[in-house]
Amino acid sequence: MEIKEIKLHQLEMDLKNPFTTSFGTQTKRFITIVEAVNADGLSGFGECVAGEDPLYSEEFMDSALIAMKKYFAPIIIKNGISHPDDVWNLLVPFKKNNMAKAGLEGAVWDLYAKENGMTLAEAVGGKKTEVDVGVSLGLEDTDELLLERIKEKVEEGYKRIKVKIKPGRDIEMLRKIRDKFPDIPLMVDANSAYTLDDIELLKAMDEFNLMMIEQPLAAGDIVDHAKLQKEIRTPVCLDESIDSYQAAKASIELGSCKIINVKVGRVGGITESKRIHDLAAEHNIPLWCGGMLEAGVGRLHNVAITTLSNFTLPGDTASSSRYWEEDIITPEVVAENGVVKVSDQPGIGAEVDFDKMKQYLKQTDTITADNDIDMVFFD
Ligand code: OSB
Ligand code: MG
Repeated sequence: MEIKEIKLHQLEMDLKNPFTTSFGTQTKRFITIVEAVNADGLSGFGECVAGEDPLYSEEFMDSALIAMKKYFAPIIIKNGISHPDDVWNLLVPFKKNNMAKAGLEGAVWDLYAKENGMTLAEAVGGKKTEVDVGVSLGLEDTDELLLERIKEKVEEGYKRIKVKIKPGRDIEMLRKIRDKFPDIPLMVDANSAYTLDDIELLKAMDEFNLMMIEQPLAAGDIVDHAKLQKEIRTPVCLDESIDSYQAAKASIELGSCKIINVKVGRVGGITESKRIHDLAAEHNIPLWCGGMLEAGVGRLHNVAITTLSNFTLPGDTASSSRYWEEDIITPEVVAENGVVKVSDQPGIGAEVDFDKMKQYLKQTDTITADNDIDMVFFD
């Protein structure tokens, strides 16, 4: 592959509705769309999903942008690669900064698929032609508002409902949900809001027949989650704690979870996601694809990775219209009765619509072979 230039399109998008988790409320999304252009002028697209502030993980949009501009983009252009898997190997000496790496690698994957006339799903080795999806609902000011939201999403046909919880917004809220919706596939996500001191409360959640509890304890933790899983019936699903293949391996070996939420950005890209996928499959740990309130490009990458066989549980890849008045791709992602059809068009399977993207675009930085790799260390 010959990558001539990499463009970093920096967007500021308003969410249709504020999204509240145990770490705060957001009304906007700052997203970098990565465009990798080859010698023929063909473009591949990726999305950097880093948050606005380092609250979900240590990365944030400014740090990711610097990591991409200063190191990763010029290194990819100057070194050259023959397959998207080479991106991960090339960047291995650089620790973490996974969302920055994944944004770039994603653009290379899309370009690779397009150069070879394949869908991104085919390029990554996925076989499904449609994927099941659920929806992730943020905390609301009142339980009544949340019940309304749940009703709406159940009626739209989503395959499962995920609700955010935090101390003080858990048992009573879940009881009200179960009173009204005794049988819906329901799960909760704590975004690391609890500790082992809350074990009695976490045990009490067993009565709600939850599909799983996502990331109840600290973001990097693996040991305490293993202790917790032994004490509760509800399956533990890890999100924030699985930030690498090694973390997935440790969690599986220690019994820290029964399910893993894979986010391509969090683990550093598709190549690393596939390794985790295969490892989990070997150990009968089912997966689902998480979300980071992505715009259309990241959303389509999520659809593609979900076509791999061990993504057996519905993911968080809801319709574009759940998040945005207008997404940046044509056609948008649409979930019908909780199913998203995989496009048969090359690459991510939709056009990045620059006319639509213009309304959100703050700045584009372009990296070419002329950009120096500004490093103190060298070999
Ligand atoms: O913990 O899964 C999470 C959004 C931003 C950061 C972290 C998380 C989430 C979500 C929403 O739950 C997923 C989505 O709808 O994209
Ligand atoms: Mg989560």
